[in-house]
Amino acid sequence: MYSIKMRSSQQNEHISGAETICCKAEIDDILLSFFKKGFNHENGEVDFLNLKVEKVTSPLTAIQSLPIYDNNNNIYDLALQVNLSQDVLQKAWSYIEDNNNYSGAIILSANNGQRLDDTDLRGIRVTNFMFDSQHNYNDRVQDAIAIASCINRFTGVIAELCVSDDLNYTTGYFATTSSGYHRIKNIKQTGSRHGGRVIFVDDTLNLDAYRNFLETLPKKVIDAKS
Ligand code: PML
Repeated sequence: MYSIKMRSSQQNEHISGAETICCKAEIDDILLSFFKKGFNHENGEVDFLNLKVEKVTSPLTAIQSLPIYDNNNNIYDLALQVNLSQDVLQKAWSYIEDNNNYSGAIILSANNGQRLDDTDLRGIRVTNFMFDSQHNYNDRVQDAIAIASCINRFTGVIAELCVSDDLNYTTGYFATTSSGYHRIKNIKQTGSRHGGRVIFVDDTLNLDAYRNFLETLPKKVIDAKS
């Protein structure tokens, strides 16, 4: 298997990214589709695009996909189900709405909203994963479900909030292992580059182990019943 990664930018500002793990025969097609995705983007004119192909040498860890719900629930109601307070949610929003361009997720204490990772503007990234699923959702949604499944299926993770930083993509999600992946329409106004991922965790979570799980371990997200 091979890991394929793409990222594009304009004057070092993130424009687009994508990744998967595939077999040798699929590499050409995936490179082309990632190139098209990264090079022609509504976020702006690309002046740098990087495509990386790397052999995966260790076995893939299987992760069950979260169930997906399109019921447009209220974030505050969903947060309440996992005992996240409005104050903590408000702190998460302040990271999503600040003018920093975090390339990965911010990790907050579910208890008091304090930031726990020390990665500054980088954040924690979910990498080295593929999605092997029968879902009929488009690539963007499939990608988001795969990332949310990796993020949430780790002991000590309480929930995740995600808002796209794409100018005109206004559907976000709130995910937890217990209640699944909830798509939320109009989570932000159109025309805004604000966005990001915030992960709420128990204070006892081992951050080094979690970071290794998200960033290094090769992962394969599978349908819950397969
Ligand atoms: C992104 O593409 O930047 C994140 C998208 C999150 C929402 C995906 C969905 O529509 O369910």
